[in-house]
Amino acid sequence: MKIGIFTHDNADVDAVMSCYVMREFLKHVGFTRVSIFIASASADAKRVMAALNLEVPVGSEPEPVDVAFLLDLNAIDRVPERYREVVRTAHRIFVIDHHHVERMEKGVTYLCLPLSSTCEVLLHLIRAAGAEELLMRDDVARSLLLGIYADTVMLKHAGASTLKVVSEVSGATGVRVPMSLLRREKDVSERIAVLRAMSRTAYVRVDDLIVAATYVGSFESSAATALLRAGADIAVVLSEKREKGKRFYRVILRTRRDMNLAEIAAKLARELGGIGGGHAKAAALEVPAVLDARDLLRKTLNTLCELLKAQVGKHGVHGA
Ligand SMILES: [Mn+2]
Repeated sequence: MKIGIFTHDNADVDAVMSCYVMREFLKHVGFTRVSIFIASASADAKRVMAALNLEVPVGSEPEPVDVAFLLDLNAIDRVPERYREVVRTAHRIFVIDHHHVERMEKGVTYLCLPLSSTCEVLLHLIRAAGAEELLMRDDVARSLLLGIYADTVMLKHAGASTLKVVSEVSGATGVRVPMSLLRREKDVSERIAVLRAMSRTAYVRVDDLIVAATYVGSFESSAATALLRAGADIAVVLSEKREKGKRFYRVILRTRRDMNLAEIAAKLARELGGIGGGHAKAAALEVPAVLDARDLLRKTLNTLCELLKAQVGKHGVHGA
């Protein structure tokens, strides 16, 4: 019997590590013909694979399989295109994932648990199968920990049960995962863009909230993260975009505070003649490029202040 293990395009660390652990698990319980099919891997995943010298193929040719395991994805439509046919023609399809399943497909068996990562789901699967000794292997323990670390942003978003299994696995094996392995070194153009964004930052203080605003050509999300890290409560980053010959501004809003930026983005967009929305802590708006970028940024900042002032007290304006 031939078994294939598949994951999504641009496989992240959790996806790649769970493919590796799944293969080792299936071999451990006696299956001999097990192959991993990964269409493409993210930069982070590639770096981790190279550092660990992990034998995981990327971009191998599709081959017919009897059983298909889909890891870190839960819809056949999301299987990379080149492998989709092979998955559809498998006799059995199993899905192992930690994301919410939108729609169950007929003839597919789902093992989906709302845990931190696919690696954590696999950890429980291995225990349930009575293959606890596999978790004592350094390569398996390290891979599982890496998947969990990556999907919880170094355990920042890990709940109590995740922290418990992490401590059990690393306690039993003594395996430690170097944090540096998951830290992404930014490209020089990105670092320059962020530094330039920082140097043009203006800020407004509304009561105890610091709103920092700037504009960039690209990497607006990195610039916003940098502003928040530097101490801003709300980051506003404007960039000029061109799509299908149309010129417009995109303004992204980010916060670490408990507030609803999606609502603010929608209101701002209405004032500025654009469209806006998003999430509570990360929102965006798009406005037609009629004003100069600097003028629009000033207007955005003023309107944002008015909206915030409605909630809090006095404010002062500083910066360029
Ligand atoms: Mn994942």
